[in-house]
This record gives sequence, C-alpha cells and structure tokens, in this order.
Amino acid sequence: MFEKVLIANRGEIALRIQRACREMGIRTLAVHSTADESAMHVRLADESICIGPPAAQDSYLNISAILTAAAISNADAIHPGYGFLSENANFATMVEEHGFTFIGPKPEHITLMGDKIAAKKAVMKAGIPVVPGSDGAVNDIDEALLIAADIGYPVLIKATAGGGGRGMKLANTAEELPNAIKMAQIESEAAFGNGEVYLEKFLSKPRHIEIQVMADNFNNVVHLGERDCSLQRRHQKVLEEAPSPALNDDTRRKIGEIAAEAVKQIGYRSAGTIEFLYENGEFYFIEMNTRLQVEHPITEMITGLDIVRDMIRIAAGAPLGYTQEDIRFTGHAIECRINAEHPETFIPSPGTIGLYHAPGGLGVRVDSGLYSGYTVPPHYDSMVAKLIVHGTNRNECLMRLRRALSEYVIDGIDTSIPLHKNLMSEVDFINGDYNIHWLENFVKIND
Ligand code: MV4
Repeated sequence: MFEKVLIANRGEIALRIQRACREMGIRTLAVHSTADESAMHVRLADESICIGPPAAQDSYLNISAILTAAAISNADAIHPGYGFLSENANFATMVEEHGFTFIGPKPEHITLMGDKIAAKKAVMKAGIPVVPGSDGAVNDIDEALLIAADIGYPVLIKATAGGGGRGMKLANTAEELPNAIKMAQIESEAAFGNGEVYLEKFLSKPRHIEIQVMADNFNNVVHLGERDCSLQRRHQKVLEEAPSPALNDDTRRKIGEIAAEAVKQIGYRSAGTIEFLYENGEFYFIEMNTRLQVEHPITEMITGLDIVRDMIRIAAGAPLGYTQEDIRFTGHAIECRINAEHPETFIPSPGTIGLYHAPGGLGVRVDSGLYSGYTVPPHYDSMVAKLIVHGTNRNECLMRLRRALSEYVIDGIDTSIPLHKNLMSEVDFINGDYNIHWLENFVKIND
C-alpha cells in the first residue's frame, strides 16, 4: 500500500480523500494556493506545500509545481479529485512517467471518453444504447440535412471536444440546421480548438440518470446502481438522489449490467460514471466521466461502500474484493449541493463565515471544509458544502433532509440553503416527478 498520497485538489473533496487515506494509515500531502493557506484541507493534512498564487491556472492546474511537490515530499501516488486535472490524460501520463501512481483510470480511457464521438462509438460497440444520430463527425451541410431528415427534428448539434453542455446548438427544422451547424462549429473551434461536431436526435423531456461503476486491474467490474441528477441549473447539478424515483429494481439491474459489461469490454479501471438520458422507459448514453464525482456520497450511503478507499486500493494493485452479488442497495440518499451564492440571483457570495453550525444526527453526513471564521475565497467554484442524508426509504430521507436543512447555520455569506428548503415543499419534487428542465422553471418562477 502507498505510504503517502498527494491530494491535487482543494475544499471538501480534498478532505474526503484525506479521510480515506487516514483510515487506511496513509500519510497525506496537501498542496494549496496562497489563497488556501488557512483552508481545512491544509490544516488537517499531515504535510502541506504551497504550489502557487490563487489563480487555478498557476496552482491547482500547475502540473510541474504539483509533480515537484510530490518529488520533494516523496509521495507515492496522486489523487486528482474532481475538476482541475482529474480528466487531463497528459497529467495522468506525466504522473506515471515521474514514478508516481495516478489514482484513477488509464490515460487512454481519459482520452477516449474526452472525445465524445470516439466515446459514443466505443460504448455502442460494447453494447450500450446511444442516442440516434450521425455515425461520426458531420462535415458538410448536405450530409447533415440527410441525416437529420432520417433521425427527425429537432436535432441537437454537439461538439466532439465538448461535454457538460458546452458547444450545443438546437435545430428545430431543416431551415435552422445550416446556421446551427456553422454556429456550433465556430463556437467549439473557439472554445476547444476543435470545430468538429456531430448530430443527435433531441430528447425533449429526459431525466439525467448515471450509473456508478468500479473496476480493478484484474477485469473485475461492478455497478453501484444509479444516481438521478436531473435537478440542475445551467448544467450545474443542484441536488442528486439515489436510487432514481423513476426506476424499478428490474430496470436498474438491466442498465447496471449493461454498463458493467461495457466497462469490462473496454478494459476500464477505477471509479467511473456512465451518463444516460432516460425518456419513455429508454436509456440513451451521453457521456462517460472518468473521475470521482461530486455526488459519489449518495452511492456510498445506499451501498455502504467507500468509493475513495476502493479507488486507492485499486490504484495500489489490489483486487476489487467484492462481486456484484455482494452489493446490496439499502434505503434512499439525497445530496444537496450548498453553494456560496445568493439563493435567487445565484450571484457568488465569497466572504468570511461568522457562526457555522453543521447539522448532525442519524443518517446525516456533511462533506465540507467550512468552519467559523473561515473566509471563502473568490477564486474557485462556489460549492462549499454537501449535505448528504440517508433514510430507509425516500419519504424518511425527505423528512430527515428537511430537519437537517433547518439545523444548518452558515452566517456571513449567502448560500443555497434557502433554495433547498423551498424545494422540499414542492409537490413535483416530493413526488419525484421532474426532468432536466424542471429546476430551471422552478428558479425562474421564483425570480
Ligand atoms: C442532450 C439533450 C437532449 N437530447 N442530448 C447537456 C450536457 C451534456 N452532457 C448533454 N446534454 C444534453 N444532451 C440529446 N440528444 C439534453 C441535454 C441537456 C441536459 C442533459 C443532462 C442534464 C441537464 C441537461 C440540461 C440541458 C440539456
């Protein structure tokens, strides 16, 4: 096993990874920017090294500074967390070339899934259902018009180098298609330096359902069920739940087995997530995330597994240690993402916390680096805490979540806690009756 792990991240996820390391008897090395000198992930680490100024580009994305820190302090492995360098295949390669272990997938799989056309082709070949669309990149307008007429309007134009909703354009009719393609090409060339686009049939009211998978170096693969991440605003998830209110046990088992089998065929390793749109009882692959995800705790709560510990064990060459039959799904879990932002205008609200009091009690978990007197810096993502609640069923989970939200005190800055409190009394939410557009309408009405 590793003796020391460098955690190339900040905030709640850096703490989450530290906790797994500490339980495993592994020393932790925090790296941080000058803006994070007094951050909890630095204070609680065994060792810390400052790697640069506040701008992420100069610190948390500074590959040579991170590798130098690993070398100076003699770390064995690097966990990238999510965001920052977590899906940078070049970083994963350089980590290994410098003699450290990258706690994550093989660089080739990061590259494969980063190319949305290549990813779609690979998973389709491995038996995963995909959205009907062009076979690959579309090059000219006449070809695009033929494909679109075949799949039917509206069609969505997506960037090969895109993902997470960046560089998408909708065409409702053949008249709109030429311009939509040109716009998508220009925008993705500007954003990613790659103007290649492809076409998909537009699904109008899907849910976003993703399957968590775990794979080791010995071809052992399991799925850990799904998460429903439909409640989002501007491609930022706001609340996630597991299991999805839309699936029954049979549907869950079928899509889970398809996902696990595909991951096995591809030869993937580590934690991964296969994202689907789910509409009218059908699953359609959209993307695969080759990283630990923000919302992984809800899966941990319903399976009792420690996903981060298992990522570390797998990276150290250990076998998964459990099979699909060993996995039991128990109860229901919901995660509320708490951002330092105004609950109605969504304007970021960095600043100094006055009183801080986190909720507790049965079934309540808070993943956060916040504390009384801490100053939330303005340089990074506004997510400052995750409130994760488990109950024996969805209703108990909701009752407990309402109670936990009412206990949570974060003085001095605006947070999204009031938004979550409002959500808890919405009939559609209570009934689990929502799709990817529901929250956008909800927050508009409340403007
Ligand atoms: C779609 C879609 C409808 N039809 N693809 C947005 C993020 C990227 N991962 C894929 N996205 C979508 N792809 C087809 N063929 C609608 C979306 C989409 C969406 C997907 C998941 C969660 C939230 C979303 C919000 C708007 C659009």
